[in-house]
Amino acid sequence: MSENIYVERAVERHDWQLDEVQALFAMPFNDLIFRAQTIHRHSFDPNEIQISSLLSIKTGACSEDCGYCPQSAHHDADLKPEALLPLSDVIQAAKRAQAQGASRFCMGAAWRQPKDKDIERVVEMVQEVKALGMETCVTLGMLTDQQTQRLKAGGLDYYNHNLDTSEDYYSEVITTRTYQDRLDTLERVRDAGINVCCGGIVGMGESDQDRAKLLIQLANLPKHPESVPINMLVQVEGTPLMGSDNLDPLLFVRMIAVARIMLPRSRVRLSAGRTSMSDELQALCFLAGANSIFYGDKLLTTDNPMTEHDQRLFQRLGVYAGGSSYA
Ligand code: SAM
Ligand code: DTB
Ligand code: SF4
Repeated sequence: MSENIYVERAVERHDWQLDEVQALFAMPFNDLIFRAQTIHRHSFDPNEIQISSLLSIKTGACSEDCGYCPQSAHHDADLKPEALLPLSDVIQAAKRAQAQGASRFCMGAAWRQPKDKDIERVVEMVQEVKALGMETCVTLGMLTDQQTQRLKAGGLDYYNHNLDTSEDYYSEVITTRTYQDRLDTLERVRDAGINVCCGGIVGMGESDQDRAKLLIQLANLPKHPESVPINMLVQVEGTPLMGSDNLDPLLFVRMIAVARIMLPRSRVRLSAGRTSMSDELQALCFLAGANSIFYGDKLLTTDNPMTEHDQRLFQRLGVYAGGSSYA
């Protein structure tokens, strides 16, 4: 039996090495899940799940070439581009999400980087959504120092900016911005005092080592992201990553469990890809330490499980919506 698994505490470390992370991934499944769940219980109510709803506030025609993304102008997905939404549409969507039980509203824009005048419009949206009593999150691409400070002053709670994969695999997926560009934006967001939401995507043809290295990048940041979305690639017709080999679902659960162990106080978010997961697989992900989801019938441009289905799943599992980012 693994040593000390009954007494493990949620210790935050920033010096993870590849061999020890690979050893976590290689543990017998039962030991790994038990260890992750034990750590989870030190920081969190194990039956409480934070739920956020997403809205695409500016859709498509993006100048980046991210291989997974239907919104890239470089690809040929069947998607109608849309300009930045009017404030009233955003408020209406936020009210609907709140009525359905979401505690955080996340607004995503298909930009490489916003212009300063875009930031002013987004700040208005943040202020109006906050006035409803919801937490706010935005994901807008790369930011300058001035822009992060403006968003902070406007009251933004979270900024989502993903590393997506390991530094080694990155150039297979995106060529129009660098890994370092992403790390620089994350540092600016952190320095401005905004909570960080940062994770990645699996199922893009990456190796076991790439998945381990992504988690090492996240855990070895100076401060752990408060929210860590783990997305399963949603394969979209017309994108270069359409047709990628599916990841073994049990490897996905292992990814969640290792994330929980390495990022013991972060919200690990079971993110894109839930429509292709059984309820039982999602239940295993929660057991492995996932404790937040995206909720509502749509992610940004693709489908998410129907809210009624998620409500029924919560009932069947005896879990409930609640909580914020940090334990
Ligand atoms: N344009 C901004 C950016 O990329 O920073 C913000 C929006 S972008 C759509 C937000 C994140 O969604 C990406 O970083 C990626 O991790 C995730 N994403 C996009 N398409 C996806 C897909 N098909 N499957 C899974 N995750 C996806
Ligand atoms: C994240 O990590 N996943 C969300 C959110 N952050 C912005 C987005 C998933 C997008 C899936 C593809 C789509 O719907 O366009
Ligand atoms: Fe653009 Fe973001 Fe999609 Fe990349 S992930 S193509 S930056 S919208």
